[in-house]
Amino acid sequence: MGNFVPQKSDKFTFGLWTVGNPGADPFGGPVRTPVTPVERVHKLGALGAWGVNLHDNDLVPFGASAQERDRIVAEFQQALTDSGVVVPMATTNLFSHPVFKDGAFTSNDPKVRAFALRKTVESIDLGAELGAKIYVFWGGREGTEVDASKDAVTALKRFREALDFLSEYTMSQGYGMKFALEPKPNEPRGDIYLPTVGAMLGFISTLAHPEMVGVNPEYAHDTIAGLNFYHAVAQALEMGKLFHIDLNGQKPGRFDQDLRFGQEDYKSNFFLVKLLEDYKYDGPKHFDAHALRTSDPADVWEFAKGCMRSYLILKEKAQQFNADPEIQALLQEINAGDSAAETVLSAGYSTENLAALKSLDLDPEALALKPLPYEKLDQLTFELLLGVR
Ligand code: GLT
Ligand code: MN
Ligand code: MN
Repeated sequence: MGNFVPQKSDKFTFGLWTVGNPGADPFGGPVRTPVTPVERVHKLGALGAWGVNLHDNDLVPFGASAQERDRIVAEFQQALTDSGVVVPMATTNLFSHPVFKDGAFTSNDPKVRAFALRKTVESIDLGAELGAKIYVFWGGREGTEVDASKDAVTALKRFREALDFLSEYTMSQGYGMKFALEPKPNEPRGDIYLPTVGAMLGFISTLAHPEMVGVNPEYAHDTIAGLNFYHAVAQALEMGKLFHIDLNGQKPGRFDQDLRFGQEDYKSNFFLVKLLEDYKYDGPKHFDAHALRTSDPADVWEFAKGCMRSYLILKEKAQQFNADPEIQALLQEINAGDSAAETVLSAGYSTENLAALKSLDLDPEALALKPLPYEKLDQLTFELLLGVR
C-alpha cells in the first residue's frame, strides 16, 4: 500500500478561492476569516500541492490602483518562489460585480461586453505574469432566467466574438497560453449557455482558433445534471481537448456543492481517476472544491489533504484493478475479438471491404448467447474498492 503523500509530479492544484472559501451560502454569511493568499500558498506548498490557480480578483481587489496591483502581485510572486508553488491556470471573475448581473460576454449591453473583454485582457496579462499556461473561461452569468430577454443564437455569436478576440490577443503577446472552457448547466443562472462538455466541444470547432481551445470539465457540474462525468471526460480526452479538469464531489440533482474530491460516489470517482491514469492525462488536477461550512480553519486543511489523498488512493486502486488476475481474465473474455471482423471494421469503406463484410460469418442467434458476466465484474470492482480483495 502506498503512503499517499502528494508529490509535485502529481500536479495537484487548488484555486485560491477554494481553500480561501469563508463558508458563506445563500442563507448565511461567512463562518471563517480567510487567511491571506500568501498564507494559502505557503500552506498548500507544505501539503505537497504543485500549484495554485486564481481569478484576477482572488488576488487583486476589484478596482485596485495600478500601484496597489503591482505591490500585491510582487508579494504574491515572492510567496510562490519561497513555497515552490506554481500558477498553472488563471481565470477572470466575470460574475461577482453587479455589472455582470445579466452576463458578461453575452450581455445585451455592448458596454458591459466591452468591460468584460477589457477586464479579461488585463486578467490574461496577470496570468501570464504569474506563469499561467492555461486560461479558464467559466461563464457563470452567461445565461438567462427569462428567455424572452436574450436571443440564444446572438448570445453564442457574442461569446465567439469575445473568445476570438482574446485568442488573437494572447497570441499577439506570445503568451503561449491555451484556453479551457468550463461548462455548467445552471447556477448562478437559471440556465447557462453551453451547459455540457459536448456542447462546449461542438462550439469550439466554430472558433477562429480551435487548436488553442479545449475544455475544463468539472465533476460537480455534470453530476448536478445527472450526467456520466467519466463518459464526458473520455470524449474530451479522446479528442485531445482535455486541457484542464476540476475535481470535486457532488450529489446529483442538488445545488452546486463543490464537496471534497472523493466525498460522494466512490465508483464514478474511481473510473474517472482510472481514465486519467490509464490514458496518461498530464495536465493539472485541480480540486475546485471547498471545505464544509461546518469546518474550522484546521479542518479546511484536512479537506485539502483529503482531496489529494483520495485521488492517490483511487490511483492505487486503478493499478490494483489493472493487475487483478480475476478481473483481467473477465475483461479478456468480454473483449475477446475476432480477427476477420476486426479487419473489416477497421479497413474503412471500399468495394472489396464491402464484399468482405457481406461474406463474414455472422450468426445473430449465436452472438446473442455470448455470456456477459457484468454482475460478477461489478461485484469484483465493488469488493476491490471496499478493500476486501
Ligand atoms: C467558481 C465556479 C467554478 C469555476 C471557477 C472558475 S469559479 O467557483 O463554481 O466551477 O471553475 O471561474
Ligand atoms: Mn470549476
Ligand atoms: Mn462547482
